[in-house]
Amino acid sequence: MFGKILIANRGEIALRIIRTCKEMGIKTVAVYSTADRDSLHVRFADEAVCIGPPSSTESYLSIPKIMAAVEITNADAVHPGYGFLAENADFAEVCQEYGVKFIGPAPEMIRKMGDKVTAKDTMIKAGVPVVPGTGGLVKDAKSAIVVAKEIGFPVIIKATAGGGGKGMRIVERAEDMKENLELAQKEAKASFGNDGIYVEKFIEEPRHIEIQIIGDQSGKVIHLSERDCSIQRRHQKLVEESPSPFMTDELRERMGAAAIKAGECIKYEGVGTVEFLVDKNRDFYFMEMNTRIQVEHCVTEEVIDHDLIKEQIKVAAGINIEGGNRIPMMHAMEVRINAEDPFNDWRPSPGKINSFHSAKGHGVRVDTHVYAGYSVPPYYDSMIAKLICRAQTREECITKMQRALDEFIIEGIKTTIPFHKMLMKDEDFRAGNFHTGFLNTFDLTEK
Ligand code: MV4
Repeated sequence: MFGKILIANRGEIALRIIRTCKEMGIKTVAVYSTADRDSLHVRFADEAVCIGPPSSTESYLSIPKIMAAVEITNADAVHPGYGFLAENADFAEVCQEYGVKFIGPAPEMIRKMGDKVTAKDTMIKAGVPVVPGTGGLVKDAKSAIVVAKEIGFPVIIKATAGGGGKGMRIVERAEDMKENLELAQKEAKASFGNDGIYVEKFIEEPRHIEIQIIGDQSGKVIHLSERDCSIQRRHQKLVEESPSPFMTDELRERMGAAAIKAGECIKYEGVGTVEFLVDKNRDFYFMEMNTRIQVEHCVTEEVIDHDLIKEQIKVAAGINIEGGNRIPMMHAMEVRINAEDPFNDWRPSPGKINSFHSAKGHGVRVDTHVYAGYSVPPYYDSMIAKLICRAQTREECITKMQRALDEFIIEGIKTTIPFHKMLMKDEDFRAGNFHTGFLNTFDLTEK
């Protein structure tokens, strides 16, 4: 097992990783920017190294700075958390060359899944259902129109270097193809430095359901069931839950088997997530694969009662997984508490938290790095806490969530708590009647 892990991240996930390391008897190194001097991850780690100014590019995203911290502290593994360098194949490669274990899959795997056309092609070969489309990069508008007519309009244009919704365009008619292709290409070039694009059938009102998998160094892959992440705004998830209210035992069987096939065919090592779009008929299609631990991993931890960070570290250390797939034993729901004003176009609301009282009690978990007196810096992600509730049924889980949201006090900054209170009252949400477009029509006027 590792003796010392450096955590190349900040915020709640850095703390989350430190907690598991402590329980495993592993020493921890925190890295921090000058904006995070007073952060709890700095206090709770065994050692801490300042790696630069507030700007992410000069601190948490700087490979040389992180490697210098690895060097001076003699860490034997790096946990990248999520965001920042978590899906940076070059970073994983530098770690490998330096001889420090990157806790995650091999660089080639990250690279393969990071290129969406290659990822899709890999899944087709593995026998995982994908959305019908151009099967490879688009050459010109003419050939794209031929494919679009075959599969039927509307279609969606995506960037191969994209993901997470960046640079997508919906095309309704053949006449609009050329212009949209050119614009999408330009945008992709500007955002990712890669103008490769592809076209596929646009799935209307899909759900976003993802399967958590874990693979070990022997090639064994198991699934840990699903999370429903359909409640999103501009590709930012706000609520995640497991099981999905749309799930059936039969669908889980099929999606779980597909996710395992995906993992097995690429010899996936570590924790990963296979994202699917699921349509009204419960047909599902591979969308993307995330090669990191995700923000919403806690939902899975609660329903299967297992520490995913611990599993991740064990697999990275060469310890093989025991047992088979895991099915939810409870219902769990996570809401993201962001420093944003939902009633003012979700504008970021950094600043000093004057008072902070976390919800507590049976079935309530709060993962956060903030406390009364903490100042939310304006430089990073706006998420300041995750509130996770679990109960025997979805209905009880929502009731508990409402109780917990009512108990939460955060003063000094605006947060997404009032939005979550409104959502928990919404009849369609309560009935499990929602898809990825749900928030586009959600009424945010205070009643
Ligand atoms: C789609 C789609 C409909 N049809 N692909 C958005 C994020 C990126 N990973 C892919 N996305 C979508 N791809 C086809 N063929 C609709 C979306 C989409 C979406 C997906 C998941 C969660 C929220 C979403 C919001 C808008 C669009």
